Amino acid sequence: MFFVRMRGLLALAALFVAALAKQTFVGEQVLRILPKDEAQLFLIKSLENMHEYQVDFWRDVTDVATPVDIRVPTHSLKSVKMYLEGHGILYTVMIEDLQVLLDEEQEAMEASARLAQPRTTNDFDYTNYHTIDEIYQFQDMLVAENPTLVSKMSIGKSYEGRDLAVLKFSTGTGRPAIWIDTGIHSREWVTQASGTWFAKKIVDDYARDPALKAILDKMDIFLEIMTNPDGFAYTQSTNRMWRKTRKPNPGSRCVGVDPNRNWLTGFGGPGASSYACSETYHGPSAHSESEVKSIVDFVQRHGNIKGFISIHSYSQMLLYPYGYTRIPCKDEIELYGLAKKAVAALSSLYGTSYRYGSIINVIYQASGGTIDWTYDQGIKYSYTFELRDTGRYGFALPANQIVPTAQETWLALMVLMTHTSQNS
Ligand code: BHK
Ligand code: ZN
Repeated sequence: MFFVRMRGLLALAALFVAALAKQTFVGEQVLRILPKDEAQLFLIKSLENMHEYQVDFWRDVTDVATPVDIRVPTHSLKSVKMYLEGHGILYTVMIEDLQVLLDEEQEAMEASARLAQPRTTNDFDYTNYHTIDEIYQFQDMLVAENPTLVSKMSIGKSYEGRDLAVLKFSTGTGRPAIWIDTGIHSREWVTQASGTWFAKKIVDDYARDPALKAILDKMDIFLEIMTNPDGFAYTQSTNRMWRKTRKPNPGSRCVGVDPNRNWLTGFGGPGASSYACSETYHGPSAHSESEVKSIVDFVQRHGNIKGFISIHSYSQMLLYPYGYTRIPCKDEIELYGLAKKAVAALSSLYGTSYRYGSIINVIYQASGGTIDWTYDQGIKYSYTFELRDTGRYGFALPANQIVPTAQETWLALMVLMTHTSQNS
């Protein structure tokens, strides 16, 4: 009796600690706003500076033809809706209660983790999201199973001391290479999950897909699945909607830098914030974040990277430079044609439609982004994906879309990588 009660108390205490540790999103909604003119765009943009509302822009302002998605905390939901309605701005509720989706996500993840622990990468559950440790273990299994094709390198440590691990797929020495990264924004979970699937796809297809063999006979592929591991850990322990790094900002209560605004090209320009609490805070200086600097050093040390593909979600786009300036990049025509071909391949599988073009033309001006820097380093084939969806679920994309997303994206990656290997 005593022990039963004791166990009950312990369980209660554990629940209480867990409840304290993890931010909930009960009653939080994601609104889709449909701006009708420039004046409304300005009013919507202004919500970013009404700090007490704590509005989180899931999909930022582009133009009058493009919806804006915002996550609104329960405490400011009424005020934000009144603000929109008061200005005659149309919106719909995309997600009624974010926590409901996150509970489903969590349950599916736990159910998957209760299955027997995978002993090979064949048993790994690609249809569900995984913890950071499970993904580290997956990488080690893949290397152990395929020692002649895959190795794991460390390009540095994250701010909190986690390994910045990169998988290297290689069949020779001294070769040019293609880089792929996922998860630089930690809440974009379908990207790390897709990265895991890509890693397995590469080892499986090397033996059976002549097109991939042709690529790997000429070039290496580097794949960083957890590009922002501290942020990723934080999305699992504390705040599922964390985007930035986890380095404290001296003099501010807000933590983290946007690793997609921290690169030198255009650093600190329009489309990045100098406010530490902003989701697009560029950081104190270019490459101030270890997660960014480690890639910068790797790219420069390597010296022969020909393609660089940085994968985000969501909104279904394939983008190339520039983001920081309206001046078209000098390879605009080639990059446009290749994007068009890649998107056609992607759509051929499930009909998923993608927009494509330069960052500044297709989304918005953004300075200090990854691929503007890689392009200016001479890596001509620099692209960014925004994977599924277009906002129905946004960052809370249900796990049953992981494999279809990865499969269709792989077709586009093959087009990009094949072109890169044949034109470098
Ligand atoms: C992509 C590439 C370069 C600059 C901006 C973007 C859009 C991206 C961002 O950093 O604002 C949107 C986003 O995270 C969702 O993935
Ligand atoms: Zn992103």
